[in-house]
Amino acid sequence: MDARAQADAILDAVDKSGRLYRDSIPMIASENIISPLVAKAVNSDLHGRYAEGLPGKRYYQGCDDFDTIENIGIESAKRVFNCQFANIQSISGTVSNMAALKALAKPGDTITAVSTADGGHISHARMGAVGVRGLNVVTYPWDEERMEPDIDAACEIIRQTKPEIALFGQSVFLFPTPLQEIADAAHEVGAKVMYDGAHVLGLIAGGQFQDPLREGADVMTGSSHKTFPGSQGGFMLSNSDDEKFQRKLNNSIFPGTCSSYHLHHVAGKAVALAEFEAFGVDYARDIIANAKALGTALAEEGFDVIAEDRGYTASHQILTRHGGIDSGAGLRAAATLEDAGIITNMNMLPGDTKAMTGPSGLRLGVPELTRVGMGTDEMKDVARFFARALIAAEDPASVKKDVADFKSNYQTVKYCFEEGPAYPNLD
Ligand code: DSN
Repeated sequence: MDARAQADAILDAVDKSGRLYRDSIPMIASENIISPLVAKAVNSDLHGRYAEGLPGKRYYQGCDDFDTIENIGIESAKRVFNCQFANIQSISGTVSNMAALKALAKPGDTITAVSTADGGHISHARMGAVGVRGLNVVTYPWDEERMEPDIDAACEIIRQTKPEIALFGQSVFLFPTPLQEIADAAHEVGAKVMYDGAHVLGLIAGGQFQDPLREGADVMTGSSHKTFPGSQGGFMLSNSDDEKFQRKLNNSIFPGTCSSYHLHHVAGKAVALAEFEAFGVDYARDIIANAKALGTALAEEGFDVIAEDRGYTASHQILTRHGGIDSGAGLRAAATLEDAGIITNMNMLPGDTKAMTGPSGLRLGVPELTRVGMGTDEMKDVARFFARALIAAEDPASVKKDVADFKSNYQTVKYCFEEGPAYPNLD
């Protein structure tokens, strides 16, 4: 392939990927789409510009306008998350975690966290950011019935281990962490409490989940592009008014873990924060209503939905079981659903041990479906497509055609100042 053909092949695949999501039912819980105004900021000259430092204290000239953007964004983040400190520079949730781990612990220290098998994020594990920082990790015992850390056992582990950081939050996140109960134990032994809200940040900001910074978290990190529907990146937030602590947090981002951060994405985040101030409460409330409705609808169709006793979920996610432990049934279900035009990911459920071949479940998220205007009635339609593909074992191609027809009615991004195409610039 010559060089030009290579570029064309890439752009063709970019288009094809856009059409895939436009015509399908995208249900990856960590994903979302951006509003037209956020897209305008992201697709601007700010791409590739430099602004190391903080507003007013830069290592480069030409930053006055960007200072305006970042200052507005910081103040908006403080209002949205009701806190005294916000850094909006981090380029991802994982980078925010690396920075917080750097600020709060030193190599050789021990932290406590949720294990990846129970839904903890890879950056909370030795194989991820925790290992990069040279930290040891002890995981909390997990309450499989309630799908949350076992409160008494977690307090016991913290009292025995005396970690520098007690870290909470997951990528599989159905219910609020019982943070208030556990944070006291952490503070008793001098640990800092860190809450990774990557998945649930929009639900927290919308006042619909839990409020970690008032339940004992000293630092909250998270992504800016999941339930918080902004451009890709991260946040670091704290309610501490201690200037020395705030300086430490800022330094952990720059120069700690970023040199140039992505100015166009910061501008996108700042626009998304403004939109969240106007529409965030409604968006967060509608996401959770849809997730609960989807859990109910899938159970009515005959699926095994996890945590029935707790109403399936209090977040944007639900989990379904498709076979026995380590059966790989989730892997097969995800592949069949993709053929039927429904994009999901396989997920390990309690007991599963093989992340690549064994998962018996699916993790399903509704932030994107909510953002294109689907409500609780449409969750019944979605559940019916699942049943046609996985229970009736209908030809996936025929389900896919009906999925595309259905999805053609949901092509506008909502909860923003200027509604527009959810999947823009496609042939
Ligand atoms: N791995 C992502 C998720 O899908 O949860 C978070 O980084």
